Amino acid sequence: MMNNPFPYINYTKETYGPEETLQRSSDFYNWLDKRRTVREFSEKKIDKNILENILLSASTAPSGAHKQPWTFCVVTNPILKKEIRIAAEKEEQESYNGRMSKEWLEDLAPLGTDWNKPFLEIAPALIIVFKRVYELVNNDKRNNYYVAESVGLASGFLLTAIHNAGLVALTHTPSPMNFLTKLLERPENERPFLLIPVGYPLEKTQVPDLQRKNINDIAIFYE
Ligand code: IYR
Repeated sequence: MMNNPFPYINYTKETYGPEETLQRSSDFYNWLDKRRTVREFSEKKIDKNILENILLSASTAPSGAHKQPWTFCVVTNPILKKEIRIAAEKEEQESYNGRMSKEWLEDLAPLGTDWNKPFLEIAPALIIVFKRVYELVNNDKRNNYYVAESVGLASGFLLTAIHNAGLVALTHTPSPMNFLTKLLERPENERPFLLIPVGYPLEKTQVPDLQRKNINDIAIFYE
């Protein structure tokens, strides 16, 4: 970086010998494999400090030109949660009763979802992830880059941070989602990306008995 005029700092990454690297990679996989999407939440509240740490973790994701093109709206206000539920269910009712194809509904059947979204009121916090398609700097439009990729990465980090904290989440995509722009009074440069209810699982919740693809179904090694 000799010819780069921008400041650089030394970076030291802790590394491990082959055995410890193998052990750590295996331990992390087994821990992450325990993450499940949960649709039944307890009403137990989450401290704001915890939510802040989870969001800061999400915001460590790499992003195009390091623009961090995301805004996380955290809704814990019961009145606003109820308004979001009403608006989401209105859209979902139309989706499940005509907008979604027969094939789509068949694919969703094992998950047991329908238009009814009680978790939007029960979960103690709704994190609505917005992508920032551009920035307004002194009334000047400035580009963001690879916005969907960046916000997708941050959302993955977010779900991992939630799992790490011993909390559960649901990756919810009410469609269309523009009602969220209005209800949360977001500016024109922001578009809703995902709605993620977060909380503690209901004590006796169940999840679908899903299998994950094995290594040969997801990876091809060119050796
Ligand atoms: N948005 C709807 C439908 C839905 C679609 C997919 I793809 C899912 O994996 C799950 C649900 C809903 O949230 O119910």
